[in-house]
Amino acid sequence: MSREEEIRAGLFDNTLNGRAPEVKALTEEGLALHMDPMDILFKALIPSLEEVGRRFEKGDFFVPEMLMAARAMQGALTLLRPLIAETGAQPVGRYVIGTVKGDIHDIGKNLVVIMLEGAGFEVFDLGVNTPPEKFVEAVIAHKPDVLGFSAFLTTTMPMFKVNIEALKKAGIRDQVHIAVGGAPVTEEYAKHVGADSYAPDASMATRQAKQLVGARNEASQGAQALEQAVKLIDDTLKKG
Ligand code: B12
Repeated sequence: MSREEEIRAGLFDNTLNGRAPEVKALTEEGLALHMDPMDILFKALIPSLEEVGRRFEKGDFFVPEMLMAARAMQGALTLLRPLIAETGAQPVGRYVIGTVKGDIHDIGKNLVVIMLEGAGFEVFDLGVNTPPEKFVEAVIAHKPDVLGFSAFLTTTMPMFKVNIEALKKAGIRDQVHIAVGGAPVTEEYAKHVGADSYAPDASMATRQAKQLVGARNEASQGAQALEQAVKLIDDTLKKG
């Protein structure tokens, strides 16, 4: 086994067992060996957290174990975050995101934030347990291209609809693209509540946001070109 494979295996085991100092040390060592931060994330840390979920479901793990695993993972994320986000690109668009009211899960949301920042988005992260009125205020204040709702519990997913109703009431629903996600969310559920898109993971969420903003920019460039052409024709006609 190469040292890189040992590090991946060590990250998996130590995250699973909630050993934060070991996870931090192995992440540092992996980075010093020039391991790809995305590799550390997707081939060691996330699979470990998925295993935590499976054990919780079976009744082998309880909330304290879940919490310790999450803390261990977050220590690693603190180290990985700047590296993943350091592309230095110009802001390509704005994204407001938050975990819905009643829900305090944020690892999945934080990963979406990291990937969006890495792709050059200006992200306004409203955190966890976000009430509908905070989303409304943020849309008015930041005028984002996309508004993202995260929910990780079947009992908090209905907040998507509550949030959308709050935006409708404020008369701003049509000003923003609404994306939803989170472990229990599905494409069908997203359609059912009237969201515009759903993504199962952070990279798909980022790809979709880039496509949306890209299409808008092209449309506005097209509109600008048309406007210039019309102006040119007008000027020519005026001159006779
Ligand atoms: C860690 C964890 C916790 C930690 C959270 C720590 C934290 N800071 O987030 C703690 C211990 C606090 C916790 C608490 C609870 N938890 Co919990 N938790 C988990 C666990 C193990 C991992 C979640 C996670 O981080 N996954 C890893 C991330 C990377 O994956 P992800 O969430 O799918 O995120 C990706 C996508 O969803 C997507 N995405 C996410 N957000 C968005 C947003 C947009 C806009 C888009 C487009 C995409 C997108 O991109 C992400 C990155 O790729 C899951 C099990 C699991 N397999 O999911 C249970 C789980 C979510 N928890 C569960 C439960 C029941 C609870 C508690 C109710 C337990 C209790 N009895 O107290 C409480 C609820 C507290 C509350 N009010 O919120 C259940 C939910 C069951 C259900 N169907 O409702 C799960 C599924 C465990 C299980 N198998 O039963 N939990």
